[in-house]
Amino acid sequence: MALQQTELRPMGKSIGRKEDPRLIRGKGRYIDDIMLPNMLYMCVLRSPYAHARIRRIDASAALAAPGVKLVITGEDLAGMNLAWMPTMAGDTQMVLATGKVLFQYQEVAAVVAETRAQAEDALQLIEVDYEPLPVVVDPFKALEPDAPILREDKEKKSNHIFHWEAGDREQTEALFRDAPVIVKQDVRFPRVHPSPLEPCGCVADYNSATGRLTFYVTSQAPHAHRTVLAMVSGLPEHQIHVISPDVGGGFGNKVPVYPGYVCAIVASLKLGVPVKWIETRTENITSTNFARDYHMTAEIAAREDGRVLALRVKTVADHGAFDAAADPSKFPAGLFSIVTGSYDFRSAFVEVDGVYTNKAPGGVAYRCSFRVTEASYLIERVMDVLARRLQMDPAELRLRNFIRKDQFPYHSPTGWVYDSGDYEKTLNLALQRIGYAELRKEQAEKRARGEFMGIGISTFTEIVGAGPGHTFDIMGIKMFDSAQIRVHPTGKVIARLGVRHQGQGHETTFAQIIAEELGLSADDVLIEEGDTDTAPYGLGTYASRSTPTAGGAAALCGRRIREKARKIAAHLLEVGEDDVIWDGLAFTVKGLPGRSVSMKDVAFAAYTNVPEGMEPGLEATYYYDPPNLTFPNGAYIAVVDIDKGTGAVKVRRFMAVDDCGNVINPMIVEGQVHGGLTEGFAIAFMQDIPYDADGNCLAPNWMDYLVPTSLDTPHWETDRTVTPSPHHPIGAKGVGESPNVGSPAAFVNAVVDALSPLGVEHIDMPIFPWKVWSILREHGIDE
Ligand code: MCN
Ligand code: CUN
Repeated sequence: MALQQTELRPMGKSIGRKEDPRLIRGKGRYIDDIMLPNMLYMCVLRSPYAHARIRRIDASAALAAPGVKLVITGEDLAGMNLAWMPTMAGDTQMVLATGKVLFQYQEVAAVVAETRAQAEDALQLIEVDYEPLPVVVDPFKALEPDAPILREDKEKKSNHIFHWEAGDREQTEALFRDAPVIVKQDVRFPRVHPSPLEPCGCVADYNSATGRLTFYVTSQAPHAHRTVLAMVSGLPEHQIHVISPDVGGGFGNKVPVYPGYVCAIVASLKLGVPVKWIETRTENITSTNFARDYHMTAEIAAREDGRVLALRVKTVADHGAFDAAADPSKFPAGLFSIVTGSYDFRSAFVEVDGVYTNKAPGGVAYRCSFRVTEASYLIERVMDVLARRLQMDPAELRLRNFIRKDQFPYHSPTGWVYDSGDYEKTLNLALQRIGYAELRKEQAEKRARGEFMGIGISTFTEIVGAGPGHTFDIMGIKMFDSAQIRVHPTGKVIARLGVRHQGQGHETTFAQIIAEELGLSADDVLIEEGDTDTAPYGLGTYASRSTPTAGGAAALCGRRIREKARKIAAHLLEVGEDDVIWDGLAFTVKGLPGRSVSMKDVAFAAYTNVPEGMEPGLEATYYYDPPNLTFPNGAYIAVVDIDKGTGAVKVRRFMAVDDCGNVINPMIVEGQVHGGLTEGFAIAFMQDIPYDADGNCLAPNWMDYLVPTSLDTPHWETDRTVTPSPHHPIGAKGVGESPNVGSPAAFVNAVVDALSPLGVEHIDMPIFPWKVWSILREHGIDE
């Protein structure tokens, strides 16, 4: 039974998630649920070496193994001009290795068999003769002149991928020259992985009679995938039908096109039957889009009273073997230049250098807002370093430097125009809700007793909603998004959007937006996403862009429906169109509030009784290219206690005040915040993908790469302020990534604050208990 929530005017209400009755009862339809007649199974052989020349591949024994129908190698693909594919970052990536392998677990060959077990067994029979080459895992070493060149396919004989900069170098240097106070801090954001519960996978189904490829895939961006596949495969775009069924978590992991997809399509083209490929957990962690791996150095120039003047940032970005970052094309370092954050710097200069290493390729993912996680973590960490240097309370330092409410729209020194915010109010609410003054008193008492308690603040600014199309594109395609609404004769609605949710609740929130515009209940509106044959073209769900883009399209599309509906209403009410007013629930006659027709009446008339000469039906499509991004923000405060015996950090309290403008569904937003905080907590305390000197991945599964359970997860306290986006059709800003962008700094700041009596100024994530334990021991604290 579906939930019933017949409430009208659903905007801003915590109505139950329409998708939950399906998903919670196991009635979802995920990629591995798809079973087609005559379907075969594909498995991928991966490299044990991080860097090696391939002398020879012998697949004859595998081909002769029971049930095996096909083996594909890089050479086979080269014959079809498919050995390499383009990445979204403008680089190229090997589909199956030819010549050499560049990271451990790289795709080397694919086997297709009648069962998955047969395919896996046959992988063992493929003989590959590798000649190991020197391995580079450290991006700084990769930049040294005598480092081995990894990408022999490139003209440029160096491991340097790109140099990118933003801001004003001269002005920043000048401010640094005269500054009374300068702080500097090296900060590493470790390599992490979004690790969604459902790994990646696909079913490729090529019909040789119709020439049509139906491609089921766990995708956050089905339309973009169709376009890329058309470009890579040479199949006409209308002959590719991409279906993204229920997605079991994406977190950015399901934005890129992966080699396995191309192999499954090639196999289906060759064999004429459907081919399924589903990753294992290890394949997902070791080869698909990782996140972060930024080595950053930040300097702040300030006055003695704490007023900040300038910010200088230098970063080395480790992209692994191929630059497969899923950033907008013109932004090789994503939106990292938002690094001045919530503070009114006079000037800033930011540089990023991208580097190849023998590691898995990427990397933008994991609730990252295109590198805003790195930027926000850096500035929030370094603001605390400055506070400590000046012996100033970190809350006070922030309040002194915030962009003021009356400065919006605010032009940042790196070129962004922040739409709206009230940072002071948001921080003050968080301070008051958590009882900041009392906590500081408690901390002083505990310090006097030799106990380690810490309070960490993070007041972040996010930047989400890419487009606008004039600045943002992916391989030339402008980053707008879309909605199409069909109102049927009985007033029930099907709406389709160009985005594709992975658990964010679009079936509910977008139904709320449309129902609000049409005077219906959310139950009357069915939301469908993920099918390229039916949905209007859109760029997909990532970077918290769905609400800012497709949400805007949904509202404006609803208003477009209302324009026609008003004409029909005037006809039914037998008055002129100008005398008809929309009161939020129905069309009424000006001055005669008793006379009205509802959207349901109008819908029926649209198919039975339209005014003479009017086209029947009631539907509309809207492509919305936003005028600017939206700038959600928040104030997070963590309180931690450190166990001196073990080094374990207990997060005693966590207060998150978010401002994402007008809220469509408060419960869903709170759920997004809980989820993102849990991931931010995991990044701060548990997660890292290290490599040894030979390029072996040391966290290739959930035994070594830790995912938090409910037992690890702290209790989250949430609240909100509301500063509507002035340019968004319903005043909403995105929120999905805010908690992950904002929280790591709050955790780390709290731990550093706790240990600051020992002179600790910084600890790199993840803060495992052993790191804290070692610091305590180094300082002679032995309990
Ligand atoms: N919302 C709202 N009011 C607002 C803003 C948002 O009610 N003012 C609602 C939205 O309508 C939507 C949800 O909150 O139902 C998230 O909206 P938005 O911030 O627009 O983000 P997206 O829908 O574009 O989701 C993407 C974002 C990203 S980039 C990652 S990564 C992430 C995240 O969402 N991955 C997730 N949250 C996730 N949640 C789940 N369960 N699974 C993932 O894979
Ligand atoms: Cu960067 S993770 Mo989300 O944008 O899909």
